[in-house]
Formats: sequence, structure tokens, C-alpha cells
Amino acid sequence: MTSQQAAGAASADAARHPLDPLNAEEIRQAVSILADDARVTSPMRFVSVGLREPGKDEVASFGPGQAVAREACIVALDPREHMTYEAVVSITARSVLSWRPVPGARAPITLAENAEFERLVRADPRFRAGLRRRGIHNPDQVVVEPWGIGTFTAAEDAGRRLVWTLTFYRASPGDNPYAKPIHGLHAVVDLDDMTVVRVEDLGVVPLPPGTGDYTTGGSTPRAGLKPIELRQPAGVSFQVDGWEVRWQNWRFRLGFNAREGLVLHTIGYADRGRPRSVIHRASVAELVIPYGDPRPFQAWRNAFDIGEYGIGIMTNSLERGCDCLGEIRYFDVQLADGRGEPYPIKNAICLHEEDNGILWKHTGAGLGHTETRRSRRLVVSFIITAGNYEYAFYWYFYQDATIELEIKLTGIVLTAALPPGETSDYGTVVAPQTLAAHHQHFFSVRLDMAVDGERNSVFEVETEPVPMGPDNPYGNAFRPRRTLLRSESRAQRLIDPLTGRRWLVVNPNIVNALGQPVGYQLVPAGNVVPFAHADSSFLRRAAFTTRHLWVTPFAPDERFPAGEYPNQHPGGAGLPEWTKGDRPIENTDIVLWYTLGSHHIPRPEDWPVMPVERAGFALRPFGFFDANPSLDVAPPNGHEPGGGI
Ligand SMILES: [Cu+2]
Repeated sequence: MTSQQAAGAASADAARHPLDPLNAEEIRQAVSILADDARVTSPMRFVSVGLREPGKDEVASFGPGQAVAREACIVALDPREHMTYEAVVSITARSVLSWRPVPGARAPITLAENAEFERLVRADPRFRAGLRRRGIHNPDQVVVEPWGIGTFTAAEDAGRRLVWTLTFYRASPGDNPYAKPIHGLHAVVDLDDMTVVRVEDLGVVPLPPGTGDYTTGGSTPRAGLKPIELRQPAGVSFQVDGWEVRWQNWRFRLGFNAREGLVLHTIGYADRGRPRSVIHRASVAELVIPYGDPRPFQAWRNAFDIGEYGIGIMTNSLERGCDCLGEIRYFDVQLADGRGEPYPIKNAICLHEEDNGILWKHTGAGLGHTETRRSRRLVVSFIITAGNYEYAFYWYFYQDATIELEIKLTGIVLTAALPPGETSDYGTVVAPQTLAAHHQHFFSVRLDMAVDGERNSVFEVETEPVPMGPDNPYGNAFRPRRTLLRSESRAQRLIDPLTGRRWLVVNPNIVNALGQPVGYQLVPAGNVVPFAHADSSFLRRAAFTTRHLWVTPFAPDERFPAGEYPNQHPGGAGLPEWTKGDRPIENTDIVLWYTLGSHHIPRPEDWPVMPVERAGFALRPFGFFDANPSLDVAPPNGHEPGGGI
């Protein structure tokens, strides 16, 4: 390595922008500064150590090369006190800025606890006796999963930080455990004390006979595919500078944390060279999966994958040629383990370009002249494994200034054992004696909008027919109706595909060349409502799922739609609580919360591994520009603009 390369590597490791995620050294320093603080007296379990994101003013006023004040936000817990703590540490000033207990909060379940918890349950004599009643004599072959217990606790559990278990049997190490759900045996575990509080046995149902093998399909692989090669002989068209990405007028920054995984910051578009903001910050802020099987314990399955666990910690290391094709730029990220030690996730974020068919085309009158432009999109993605399931998150940036989020759901459906010959109204039999329960996946996408600046308003736009009469003598007329959503209570909305309902975020203070306010519209695609009852534990805790759209005025502490600590929370926190005040949301700094539901009545074809199911939505400019912003995209190679067919 030359000295120049060495200097480059060193500076790449140091934060160069206030929004850069913490690097390994910063995590180490933050934890050590906290450990030296006199107020921290007992050994802590670390839940997360991440960047304390700077305020908007600080980000706006930052110039390249300026000194960066770095702060970490640390969530830790003292298991002996059953207390969660939050610390803010200045890494730059080497001081603890705040250290506060959060009474009543139940910290999320950590990876370190997960590993210890499985050993603990496997060793419990009551659990082992239950396994023996099921003919299972080697507890090491049992996969024990910790599930958030929500409100399903007993009076004597008060103050405890609990999980309950689902268990699966794996006859040999490569087997699919979800083919062998162990029915009716559940432990309740105190994660703070690391004790098994109780073991409940509802009775034995035999293990299903299938193996759920998805690795070979039991036969020879299908033949007939000849290779496809994607080549970018001149390299990629994007530029990466630290955590900043630039591509085809787009400019944004990448971030990453233990809870939300990938975060996109300061998304902007250079309009004929003039930088214009679109979104200040975008992330998936919650993911909940309610299951619809009413039987004891099966009804408890309400996973809050982000609030109870964190999808950053579940992030895969991606593989070239499998997860991503083409010329890939990967980003490694750093998280903290239970002792606060940094550890990397290699290839956590994938950045690459994709051909996306045609961007626009027209063959002129007389068919003498065709103009075609191909669409290229920039893809930023990461993939998580949440127990049985995989979620792959793709943010797409297009040359016509559209942004899309697409989420691909795959992995293995969650199973329960059925007695031979039985079926259920509440799930699909996907293999003999194997029930995949009906369920839904709800994502809350938090979009801190900044359409041409911070002061934005939101309109609901839907189309209405005009009554027949003097204004509409032929009965053909229809028009969009724009309703300004003035306050939070009026901005709690559902999709309505039959009226073409969309939500338009405008900056009412800026108009385009046509005199229209500049805007971006949220274009929903498929979506669904929850089917849980309003009084159910799930709906009380995940009330945000009852509306597809929420709009709130920006507040830095309002980050998660089911509240800061959903684990064991009885409900009401987050969006339902904040919006009680019915704050005004007109011409101010606003946050859009889009609830995206994916409805899952499992199919036999989802077994033993599920072909990708997709969910998503788009944000498209509406009057943000004066005309099609992609007119300047060059024709495909070898084709001249204005050329004939
Ligand atoms: Cu599903």
C-alpha cells in the first residue's frame, strides 16, 4: 500500500459527514466513555450503540471539511435492576451528555440474549420432560425461538422482561426446522434474570412427517437455462463518496442502525444543476406480523420485528451473483454486540444499477420516426432474516425522478402441527399435518418529507364523476378533488383504489413554471387492513396499522409508530398518542407515515420455501418539474436522437 492509499483508507474510516453511521472505533470509544462514567455502576447489557443523528440545522449548515461533532445514542439495560437506560455520549468531547433510566420500558431482545436463552430453555428439566413426552430425547436438536410476549403476561409477571417460545425440531443439522413444529410446549423466560419462569404443556400433537427440504427439491435441478451475463464494461454510472451516493441527478446519503437497518438521508434531485430536496429521511420504522389462528399460544404470535428485535441486527451479508447481479458496490456496517463491542456486517447494503425496460417511447405520426429511451434505475437494498422469514428491501431511484420502495417477502411460512386428518379455518394445510396460519405483514414507512424545502402541505386527491347537467351534458366528465389535510386527525386515511386516491405533498410556497405548487405524490399499490379486533392485544399495540396514511408535524423524538419501546407495551404509544393533540400539519415540516400491508393466506406453493411476494409504493413528482425531467436521457447506444426506425 502506498502512503497515499494508506492516508485514503484512514480518512475513509473517519466520519466526514455528521450523518455517517458510527464506525467501529467510534462504537468502542462511546462505550468506553460511558463505562468510565461514575453513574454507571453495574455491568450493562448493550442493546444498541448507534449514531445520534444530528439536527436538521446542523446537517443543513454542514460544509465539506468542517469538523464533525459526533454523538452516540446508547440503549443498555441493567438486568439486576430490570431497568432500561438511554445514554447520549459525545465521542468528540469524550463525555456523557445524558444518562437516564426509562422506567417501564422493556428493551428489545438482543442477539446475545437470544443465544443464551436457547441454551437455557434446552437445559430446563420441565422443558426436557415435555420433549420426552413427544419422543424427543436430544434437546440440542430443538430450535427455540424467543417471541415477544406482548400483553400475554400473568399478574405475577409484573416488572419482568419476558419472552415466550415457539420450538421446532431439527433431526439433523441441515434440516428445515419449520417442517417439524413442536406443538403445545411453551416456555416463558425472563431475559433479565435468564430464568425459565414456567413451562406450559397443552398436550401432544405428533410432529408432521414431512422434511420441508428446499435445498434439492428431492430431484435433479431443472436444466435448460443458458447463462445471462450482465456487463458494465466501462464501470458503474454512480459515484460514491463515503456514505454519499450520486447518480443521474440523484444525491443522497446512506445510514444504518440496529433497529431500522438501512436509512436514507437528504434525498435530493439536481434539476438542471440546481439541487432540490425531496425527502430529509426515509426508513422502514416498524414491521409487525399478526397471525390469525385463535388457539392458545398460536394467538400470541404478533411479532414486532423492528420494535421488539431490530432489523438492522438481522441483516444478511449479501453475495454477489446470488442476491445482486452486475457491478455491485457493497457497504459494510458496524453494530455493537451485547458487551458493546463493535462487529461488522460485511456487504450489508448493496448499491447497483439495473436496466428497467423502456423509460419513454413514441413513434411519430406516419410511423416515420421513433424516439425510445431506456430506463435505468439505481437500487439500494438490504435483506434481513427474521427467524423463518426473509424480507428484502429495495429503494429504487429512477431517471424520471420517481422513487419506489419494493419489499420482497420470502423464506419459510410459520407452521404449526395439526393432528392427522385435521384442517383449520385459520390457515392452509401446506404439507401433511402442517398448518401455515393466515397472517399479515405491516410495514410502517416513515418519510420525513422535504419537497423543495421543509414547509410542506398534504392534499388527498381522488377522482369524482361530475353530475350530469349543464356542466356535464354528455355525462363523461370527471375531475380530481383535492382536499387539504389540515390537521393530524384529518390525515388518518385509507387507500381507495377505486377513486384513484393518492396523497400529494406540496410546497405551497413554491410554484413551477406553470404556476402550480411543486409536489410529490404518494402512489399506493396493493394494500390491506388488519383483521384483528379493535380490542385485540395486537391492534391496541399496533394501532398505526388501522390507517394507511398518517401525517405528523416533525418532532425529533417521534421516530417509531408503535412507540420507542414496543416490547411488552400495552398499546397506545406512538402515532395514536402523538396525534391526540390534532396538531396542524399545513405548510410546516411534516412526516408522512405510510402503512404498507401484505396479506398472506398461505398457498401450498409457498411450501417448503416461499417464492417472492412483493409489496410497495411509489413517490412520483407531480408538478415538481415543468415537464418530463427525463427528456435529456440519451438514446440507447448506437441509436441517434431523431433517428428513423
Ligand atoms: Cu407471509
